[in-house]
Amino acid sequence: MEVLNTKVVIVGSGPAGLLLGQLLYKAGIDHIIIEQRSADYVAARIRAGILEQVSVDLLEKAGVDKQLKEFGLPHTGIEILVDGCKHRIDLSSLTQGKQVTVYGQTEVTKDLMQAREEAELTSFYEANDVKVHDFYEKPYVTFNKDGKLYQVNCDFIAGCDGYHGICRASIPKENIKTFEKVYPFGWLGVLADVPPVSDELIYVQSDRGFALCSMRSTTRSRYYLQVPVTDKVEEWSDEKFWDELKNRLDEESKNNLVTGPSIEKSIAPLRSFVTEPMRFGKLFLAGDAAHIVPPTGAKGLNLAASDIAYLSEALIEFYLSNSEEGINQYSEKCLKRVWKAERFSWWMTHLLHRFESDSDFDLKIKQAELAYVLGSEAGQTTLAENYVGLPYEIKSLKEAS
Ligand code: FAS
Ligand code: PHB
Repeated sequence: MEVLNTKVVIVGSGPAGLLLGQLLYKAGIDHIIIEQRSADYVAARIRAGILEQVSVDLLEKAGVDKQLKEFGLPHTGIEILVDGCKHRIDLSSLTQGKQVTVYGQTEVTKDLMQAREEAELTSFYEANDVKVHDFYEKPYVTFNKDGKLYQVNCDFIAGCDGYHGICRASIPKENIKTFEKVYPFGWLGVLADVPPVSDELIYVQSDRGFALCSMRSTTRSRYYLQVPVTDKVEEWSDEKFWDELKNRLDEESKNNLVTGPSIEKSIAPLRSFVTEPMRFGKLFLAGDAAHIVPPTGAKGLNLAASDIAYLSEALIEFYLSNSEEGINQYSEKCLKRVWKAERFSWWMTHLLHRFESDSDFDLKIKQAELAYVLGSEAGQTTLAENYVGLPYEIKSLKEAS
């Protein structure tokens, strides 16, 4: 067995783990990332597409915003299509100038991985049988790579290993409470090298179900359809996908839609999920390891970023200022923002998707709620301020911005 020592072990090399690693590196704090998949697999994953301003600021602070600044698309509004009519939500005018940036999670991951490689930081990819141990006293992580057993002794473990990871699963049941809502449908997503149907995102509420017209660039589009959770991606040919998308669009968008071969097609289940607390002795959960939101509010990746903003600041404070204040407040500060994003994501999902359980009365109430939100500045403002991202208290980020 090879024994290694470091300050922080990060389990998981998704956006949360990589971003934490980059921020610790910038602060000169020794750490190791341990990832079960290959680097190529991690870099190829296709997921989120919208960054809140605070996430952009954090990536700038981490020094990985060069490509983001060059290729990210600033968006100051979104459209809601209901009953064949598009309603623009002017995000910027309703939030004193805030905006979101369209920049794929795939690109964020690649930018972080490249920065990590350039800095020659220690990562173990394709690590098997990763286990976390003694995280209430003297934490260490063991894993197997290429037939060799490793033990990494550390001060803290950051569980950034996603919803299916082992960190949350290793917490004694009596020390953790989870909250979950599983939705009776999924999102069938298609990525295609075709120009977007519109300059801005279009969220569609139709009697055939939800649809979303998004993008990755001016030449690459990302589309989603609400489908039954029992559907299999093999049942959806490209032609069937494009035909169903057209059935959910208004005439103008239908006529503008450019179709083409999918370069990625997958069905993601939708759930709302929260773990309380998010700290267990010297083990911290961050990102999808701690919470999941339905992607309707574009919050998943952004919540991972805000957890890492708090966790990186807490660990930097511990090592550089010998203070445990941030560490002790981590869980409470994260959960305040997590639950607000959970509520917004649940609300957007409830409002825009078709639920088989909806009675005729439920449908009328939904239409009335949407009509109110779209028809009033107060209603539009509540949607806009949640969509661009609610503020969070980060001392060091304020210094950076
Ligand atoms: P991740 O799941 O990205 O990363 C966790 C990492 O830990 C992975 O690399 C995994 O291989 C690794 N890991 C797991 N178990 C391990 C173990 N035992 N040992 C070591 N490593 C281990 N969000 C949006 O905002 N918009 C979207 O449209 C959107 N679409 C999504 C579609 C899908 C199919 C999924 C699954 C998620 C989607 N999300 C979306 C949410 C997504 O973007 C997450 O919020 C984001 O990936 C969170 O990042 P991490 O917390 O780093 O978790
Ligand atoms: C995406 O582009 O993948 C995307 C955009 C907005 C969402 C969800 C996904 O709400």
